[in-house]
Amino acid sequence: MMRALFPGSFDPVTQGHQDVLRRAALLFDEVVVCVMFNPNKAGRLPITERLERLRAAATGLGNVTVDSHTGGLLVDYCRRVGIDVVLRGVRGVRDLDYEMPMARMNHELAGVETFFIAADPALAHISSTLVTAMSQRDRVPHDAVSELLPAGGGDSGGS
Ligand code: COD
Repeated sequence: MMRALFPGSFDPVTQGHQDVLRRAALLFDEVVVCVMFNPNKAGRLPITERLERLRAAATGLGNVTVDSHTGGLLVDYCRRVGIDVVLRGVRGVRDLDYEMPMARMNHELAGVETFFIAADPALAHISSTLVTAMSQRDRVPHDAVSELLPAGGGDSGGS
C-alpha cells in the first residue's frame, strides 16, 4: 500500500493545491494532506480554519485524510505515521530551488523520498500569498479571489 504525505502551509488552500491533491489521490492508495508550519511565512489563518478549508477541498476524495503538525520537523511526522513519500507541487524553477535541499535533507534524515508533481500551467500562477494580497484589497472583485480558491468546497471568501 502506497501512502504519501502532501505537506504545506495551506494559508489558505488554493485551486493549485487542490489540483495537486486530486492528481495525487489518483496515484497513491492514501494521501495525507497536512498543515505544517513554515517559519519563513508570517501565517494568517488559524490552523483550525486551514484544516476546515482543506477538508472542504478534499470533499469526494475518499482516500485523502487531513491532519496538522506544527511542532517538530516534517520527518518527525513521517516517522510517527509511517509515511516515507512526500509530495510537492512545482510551479517553476523557483519552487525547485527551494525544494531540492529539503528533499535531500528529508532523505538523509529519514529515508523519505520526495515526488514532484508539475503544476497545471493554467494554475501555476496561483499562490496563497497572491490570494491573501488580493483579498486584502478593497477594489479587487470577490469573484477574482474566488477563482483562485478550491472549486467545489471551501470558503469562497479570502477573509
Ligand atoms: N500549483 C501547484 N502546486 C502548488 C501551487 C500551484 N498553484 N501552489 C503551491 N503549490 C505547492 C507548493 O510548491 C508546495 O509544494 C505545496 O503546494 C504547498 O505549498 P504551501 O505554500 O502551502 O506550503 P509551503 O511550501 O510553505 O510548505 C510548508 C512546509 C513546512 C511543508 C515546508 O516549508 C517544509 O517542508 N519545510 C521543511 C522543514 C520542516 O520540516 N518544517 C517543519 C514542519 S512542522
